[in-house]
Amino acid sequence: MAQTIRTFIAVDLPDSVRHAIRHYQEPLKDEGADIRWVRTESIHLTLKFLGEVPVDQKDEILKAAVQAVKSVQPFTVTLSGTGGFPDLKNPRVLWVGILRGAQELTDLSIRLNNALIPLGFEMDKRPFKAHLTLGRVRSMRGVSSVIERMADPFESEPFKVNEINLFKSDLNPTGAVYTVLGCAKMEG
Ligand code: 2AM
Repeated sequence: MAQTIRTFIAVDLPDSVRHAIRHYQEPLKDEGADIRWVRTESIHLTLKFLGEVPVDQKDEILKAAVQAVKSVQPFTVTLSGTGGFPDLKNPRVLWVGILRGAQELTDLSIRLNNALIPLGFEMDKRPFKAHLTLGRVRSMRGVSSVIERMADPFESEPFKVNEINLFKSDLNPTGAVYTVLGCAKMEG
């Protein structure tokens, strides 16, 4: 059987924004709730999850991503606010939201979805909602105090998005490890 890799396409973050997220996440982690926190160095903004793909399809995927973003103008994103999926009463995922750039990110995800259809990837069924996952709730133990702390506001500095990355995800017992496989730049 062909070897496969678990992949997704995402916007990576500048170190300064990563640092701000770490600063916000630390006190939440300290509550000791039953949450699998995403390592700050792994936090990213997913545009399209591809799942397991044959290794030899990597170049084709990257080519489609390059085509999809080539004529897109670089744009500015500001992260702001936090919440939960499906909601904060019974969250499965805790996230940071987008203040500025949400429409541009949605447009990018649509472009990517369209560019990947000829390669056999289905259009996402759920509407795209740009977010950065902070943690995944395992059980509700201790979660209410984390949610209380999430009343503290979060806002990042604005940053420029001028490329997207194809990531590989290795699911290790200690958590997923993400590696950049390639980059697609916007040329406007
Ligand atoms: P999430 O942050 O909302 O969990 C790598 O797993 C990335 O792909 C994550 O950012 C994750 O989004 C996203 N993703 C989207 N759909 C997924 C799925 N069905 N399984 C795993 N990850 C998925």
